[in-house]
Amino acid sequence: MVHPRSKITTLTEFVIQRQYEYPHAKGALTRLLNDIATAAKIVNREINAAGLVDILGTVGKENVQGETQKKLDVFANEMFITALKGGGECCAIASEENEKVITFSNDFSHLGKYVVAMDPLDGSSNIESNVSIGTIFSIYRRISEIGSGTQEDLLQPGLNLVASGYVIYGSSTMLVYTTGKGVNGFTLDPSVGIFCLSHPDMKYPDTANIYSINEGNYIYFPEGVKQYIKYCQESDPESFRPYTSRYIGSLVADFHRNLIKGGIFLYPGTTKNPNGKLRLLYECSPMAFIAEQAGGKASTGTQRVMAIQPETLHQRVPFYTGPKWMVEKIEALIKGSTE
Ligand code: AHM
Ligand code: MG
Repeated sequence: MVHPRSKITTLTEFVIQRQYEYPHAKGALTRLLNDIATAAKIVNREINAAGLVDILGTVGKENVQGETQKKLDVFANEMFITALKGGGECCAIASEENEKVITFSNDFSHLGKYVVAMDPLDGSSNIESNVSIGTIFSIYRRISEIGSGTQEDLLQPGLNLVASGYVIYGSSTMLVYTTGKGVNGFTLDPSVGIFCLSHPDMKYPDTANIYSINEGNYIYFPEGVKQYIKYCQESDPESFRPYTSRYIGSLVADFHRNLIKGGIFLYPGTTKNPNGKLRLLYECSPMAFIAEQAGGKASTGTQRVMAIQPETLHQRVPFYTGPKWMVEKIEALIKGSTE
């Protein structure tokens, strides 16, 4: 008899199977993705205990083991850095939590072929209210030849991405990633601590009808965005309008819901912050790669996000992502309103 569990494909199995499609691959990317998955599981464990941590001792106080409690985003940052440094496949990291590039010069990391840009815990202001948060990661091939990685290795456009993905710590924990051959999602089975393929070949549904934007900033939005919001609220059953409005305020969670249910995410530039809030290198580019691989699009309103050459590590860009036709509509309205 075939045990039902024998049909499960684990993340590790899946990545190894894919590796055979690259005849020269030596397993470095497989190991790197495993390092990320391992760190994610540990971060997941801490997030699940967040309420308990508050009871046992908050930030700055000692917990029962006498250790000082760290804020979860600092903890997540340290966990991913430690895993990537120990894994030896990554020679440098750019993180939302660190102003400068973190370079590794230990015996094996300086031989690592890859660099990683990450937001270790995105949407962390949502932790205390038990709302879904996430980790975002991007993997690039290094440009420098050898030695510890450099800032130049990280300042690459999304078009150079080898892989990108996110982990959503939600009602279940999922890891979703792409290497440019579609998007696949893996759900963590907490009983055994293994990510299992649960969402193969993810694509935006044709019936998309959600828009996600922080409408509280309405008065600061550009004219084209104001017009788009009005468009979303108009009645036209053929295009599933009026759309429904959903906004969590946690990019990974908003993006993930929109990918599954069908919707557009918008974080525009405003009169106060013309480049918006979200960071190109470790928030927008990795999500753009996933969106495109899922049959969608990601734009600044005037430019393809994947094509932007980053100038600085923490550069921000306006961000519109979702099914192609939805993003094309906002692009058209932005164009029309500036002509
Ligand atoms: P963070 O990196 O400081 O957590 O901020 C990024 C988060 C995103 O997850 C989310 O899309 C956005 O900030 C929400 O911003 P706002 O509260 O302005 O709507
Ligand atoms: Mg963030």
